Amino acid sequence: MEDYEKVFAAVETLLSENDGFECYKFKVGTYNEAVLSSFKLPYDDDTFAILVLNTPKMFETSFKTWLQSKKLPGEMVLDVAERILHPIQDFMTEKLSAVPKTLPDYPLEIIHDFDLTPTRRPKILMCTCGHIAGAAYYVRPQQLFTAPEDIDILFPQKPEKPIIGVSLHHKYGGHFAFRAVYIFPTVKVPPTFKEMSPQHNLKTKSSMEEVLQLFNSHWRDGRFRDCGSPIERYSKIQLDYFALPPAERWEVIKEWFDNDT
Ligand code: B12
Repeated sequence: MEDYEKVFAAVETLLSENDGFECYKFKVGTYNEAVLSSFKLPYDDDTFAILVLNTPKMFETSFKTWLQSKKLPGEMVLDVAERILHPIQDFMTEKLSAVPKTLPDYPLEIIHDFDLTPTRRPKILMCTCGHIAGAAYYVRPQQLFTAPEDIDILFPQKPEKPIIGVSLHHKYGGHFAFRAVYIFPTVKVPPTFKEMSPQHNLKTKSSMEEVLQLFNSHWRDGRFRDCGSPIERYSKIQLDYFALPPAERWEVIKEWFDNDT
């Protein structure tokens, strides 16, 4: 077994499908080929990397168990809420830090989806990683529109933010989130290495246009997540949680502590 395969097997064991995670292999060169120079990663082309995403299952399995374990004896749920201000972010940071601890012989860089460069650009573009690693198909506006007026027809009322693309997972549609990328500078892939191709269930151009519209103009109602024929979705409690601003989210999950003493 090559080094990159050993590393991948170890990471997949730590971040398992049962806990609501999926891992995908790619090489830095494939990502760097797709993005503009300001987003390129400063590693050799054959450097091994792993993309991690969470599936709908994560919320009520590994995340719930982790959060419940943070309540100390005698504490009220409010005490936990005061201590853990960003539950998902804290959970991910702790969970993902298991990889460097388990693989001390392999130096790595971990880049989270929310990490920014000093000039406040995203450190890595997750949807591009997802596409090139075969995790989720990235529907990009540039792929659908050749002329600028095409965009105006689809978006007669311009959204507040720039129009961006959206990724769909072949099993979960939009019911998933990219979480992080591990880069292993000392682990190289052989010239024969090839990433998986992203699969998708969008048969027509108009179904691609629809998901772009839903994501850019109506993302608050979450309908974009149901595009691409998902076979498993976020539960109601999970949708409610992510629909609220972070300060109000604890209200939705406080019932997880109801039976505790
Ligand atoms: C900045 C950001 C925001 C900002 C600004 C969004 C905007 N409209 O501009 C804010 C905070 C408003 C935001 C909001 C949301 N976001 Co947001 N956001 C991001 C973030 C951090 C970066 C996106 C970005 O700026 N891209 C920059 C542009 C330049 O990238 P690009 O258009 O893809 O261009 C590159 C590609 O085209 C590539 N390229 C060129 N040619 C080719 C060819 C091929 C084949 C390929 C593959 C690529 C490729 O090169 C270009 C760069 O050089 C990503 C996470 C991340 N680290 O990637 C999440 C992310 C895009 N957001 C996400 C989500 C879910 C949301 C929300 C719905 C959040 C929510 N509360 O539920 C909302 C609504 C989104 C909206 N309609 O705007 C998800 C999308 C998941 C998905 N299924 O696609 C992401 C990926 C986060 C995640 N963890 O999963 N977001």
